[in-house]
Amino acid sequence: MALDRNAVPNDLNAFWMPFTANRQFKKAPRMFVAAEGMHYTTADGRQVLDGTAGLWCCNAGHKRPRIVEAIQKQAAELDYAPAFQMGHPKAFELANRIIDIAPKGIEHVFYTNSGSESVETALKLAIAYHRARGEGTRTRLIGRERGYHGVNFGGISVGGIVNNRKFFGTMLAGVDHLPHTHLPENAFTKGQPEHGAHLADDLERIIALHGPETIAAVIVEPMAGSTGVLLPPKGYLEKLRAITKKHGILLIFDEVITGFGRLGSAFAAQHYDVLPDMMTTAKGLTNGVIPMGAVLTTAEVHDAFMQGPEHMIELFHGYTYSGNPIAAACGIATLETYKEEGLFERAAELAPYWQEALHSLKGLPHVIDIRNEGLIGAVELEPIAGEPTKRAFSAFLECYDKGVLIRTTGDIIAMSPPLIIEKEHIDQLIGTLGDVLKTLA
Ligand code: PXG
Repeated sequence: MALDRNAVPNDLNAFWMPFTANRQFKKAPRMFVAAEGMHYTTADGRQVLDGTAGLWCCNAGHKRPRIVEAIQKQAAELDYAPAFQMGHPKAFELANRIIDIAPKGIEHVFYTNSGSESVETALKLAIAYHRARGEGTRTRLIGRERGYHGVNFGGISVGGIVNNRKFFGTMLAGVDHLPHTHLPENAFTKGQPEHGAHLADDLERIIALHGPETIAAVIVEPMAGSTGVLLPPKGYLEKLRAITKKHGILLIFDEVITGFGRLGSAFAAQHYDVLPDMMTTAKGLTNGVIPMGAVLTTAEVHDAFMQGPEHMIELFHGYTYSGNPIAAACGIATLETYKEEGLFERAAELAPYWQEALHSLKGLPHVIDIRNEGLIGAVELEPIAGEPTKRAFSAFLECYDKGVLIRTTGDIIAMSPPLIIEKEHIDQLIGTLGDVLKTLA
């Protein structure tokens, strides 16, 4: 049956779509009009299995009753409260609930509205923290090649994805990058790779180059998602922690993807048992339903600001929508849903099945690597010579037509399904991808 993707009444011209091939899309639109549980409904009435939890954010799946109800109720009760110099109870309640599931040692929550804003906030906090303690020379920031920390200027400066950086000028000064952790000898490793802990030693080289007293923070994704699922080699994060600690440098984990159960623990910091000074979050905090992010910090970071006259604002930073009531209500309902349904534990339980299913694709045409951890996975394809990204994008389109949603980044296919996924769905997702790979040019 021919698909009628134009079965929507609108002109598509006005909306300039983000991170999208606009002209390709508008010729053959892919529109979702409804969602429930593990599935989207398309404008042409088909069910599409959500293999990506939206954009790695709908960890509890779609149209969850508790979340829907909480948002409806909150909108009718208190729609907005000023975020500065005023409060409302749910923002405090949510902060406490986040701290309840956060690693021991993380004690404070600063709200934002997205992962990108969480990153900007954490970077600013790092610099201001050192200044508040009388170490104002610590202003340099260190990120990592292939890192993704959102799209604002701080985030693209410490980020390491060339297309997200090269169009946008000089960015922040005083930024260095660690090498990425993608090593060919780790190909087809299940879970954390054996090789590569030594890559963290490069931090010592960067520190020696500039002097530790100039460096504020190191920011990394504990598991790099956007670049195509790169796991931290065994011992790598521990080394980063030891080196940063030794030199008085803050360590920031960007947990925008890994937060809220993706790896089978609430946070990657727990999964890998490494405690950073700050964690950036968003996405799964509200199940992707209402925009909200949060930076989580230790007491040490927070307390450094709590000085001077009590009537004075301690931190000149925040957003109109920080801790927005509807977002806060959504966050509380989301965390309740995760807890009630044991979704983080479920992710850990399903991880071995997910791993074997993914690795069953080894040997199919074009497959040059497969990586996985928790309920996240990537299948890397050999690019078509001279036409990078085309092969994976074709796989994405084919899968969509066959009723499953995957993501691609370059020639890497990434999947991160809602944590409510059933084994049958895993079979369908991986089975469909396998069928598509067999026929792909
Ligand atoms: N940090 C990390 C680690 C992320 O993955 C952000 C920050 C920025 O979050 P916001 O909310 O500003 O988008 C992200 C976002 C993909 C994909 O498919 C990944 C993200 C967003 C959209 C798509 O790779 N990551």
